Amino acid sequence: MRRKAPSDLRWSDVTPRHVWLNRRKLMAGAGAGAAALALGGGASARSLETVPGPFSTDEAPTSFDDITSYNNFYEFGFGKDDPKRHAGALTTSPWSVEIDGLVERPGSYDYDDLLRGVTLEERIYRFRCVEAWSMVIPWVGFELRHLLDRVGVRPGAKYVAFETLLRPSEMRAQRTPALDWPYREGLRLDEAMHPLTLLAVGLYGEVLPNQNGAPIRLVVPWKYGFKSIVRMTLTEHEPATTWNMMQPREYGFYANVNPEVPHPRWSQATERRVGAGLFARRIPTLHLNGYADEVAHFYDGMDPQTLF
Ligand SMILES: Nc1nc2c(c(=O)[nH]1)N[C@H]1C(S)=C(S)[C@@H](COP(=O)(O)O)O[C@H]1N2
Ligand SMILES: [Mo]
Repeated sequence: MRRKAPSDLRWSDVTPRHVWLNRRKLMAGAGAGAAALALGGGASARSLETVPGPFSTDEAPTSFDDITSYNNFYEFGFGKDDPKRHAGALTTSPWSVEIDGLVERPGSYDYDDLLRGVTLEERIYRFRCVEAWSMVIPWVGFELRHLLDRVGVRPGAKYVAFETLLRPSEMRAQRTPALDWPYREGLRLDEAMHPLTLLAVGLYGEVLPNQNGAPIRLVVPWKYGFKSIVRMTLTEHEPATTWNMMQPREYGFYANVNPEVPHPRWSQATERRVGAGLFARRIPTLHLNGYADEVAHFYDGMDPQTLF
């Protein structure tokens, strides 16, 4: 899967990763990740205790600066720098996620409750936007399936619908009808239960910056991300999703990365790696963003045209 020449040093050979892993071990006195949040004051208060998780790529991570200053978070505006400039207004604590629909234990789960008993893992995933740029992001999070198992998915549930916070007082673009707020996404249940599918609460070993979807966001590395979640609903029917509702000709429910199905207005064959430099070559986009071995079987027999 990796495109690097064998002579290239692997990122893990030259990595500063052990530096941040060690730094976090020093911080580990705080106990659970959630507890570290309560420390208050100083950069260290943002550190999360993690263990290395599976599926991580060896590709060099995009810099913290690029990951946190080149964002899509339309609740704060449509410019790439709007989220960094305006997401500071978002109150992320207290926070709770409503889990409802076809579940055994529906309810409002607050942030600490969501993290109770959870071991946070570091997962270094490729991330590709339909706009044809990409990054490599060291997430901190846990598998969505663990939460779904905890709340108990009832028979008959086939999809999970996700909703982002609706709070125009803090999310300035929600005061405009730019999108049909709140922002919505959805996964088929098998996609949601796949161990690649992550609920992230941090990146680079620290709590998520607001512009990246604090305090809790979805990461589906062969599709997309979904920020600042406040509701998950287990349903029998395919849920409505924001982009599909707005531009059904351009965006389907699945939103899978597929270099062979062009967006109606641009090619999906290649991507620009953010931070690679002005003169860096575009790189070929991989089917399902390089995660085909893990998830291609979900789509056997389906028309690729419906999977964008
Ligand atoms: N709530 C919400 N989630 C969202 C978006 C958004 O505008 N609002 N944008 C999506 C898009 S298009 C992308 S590319 C990623 C960007 O995530 P990042 O800024 O953390 O890289 O968030 C996704 N999740
Ligand atoms: Mo995107």
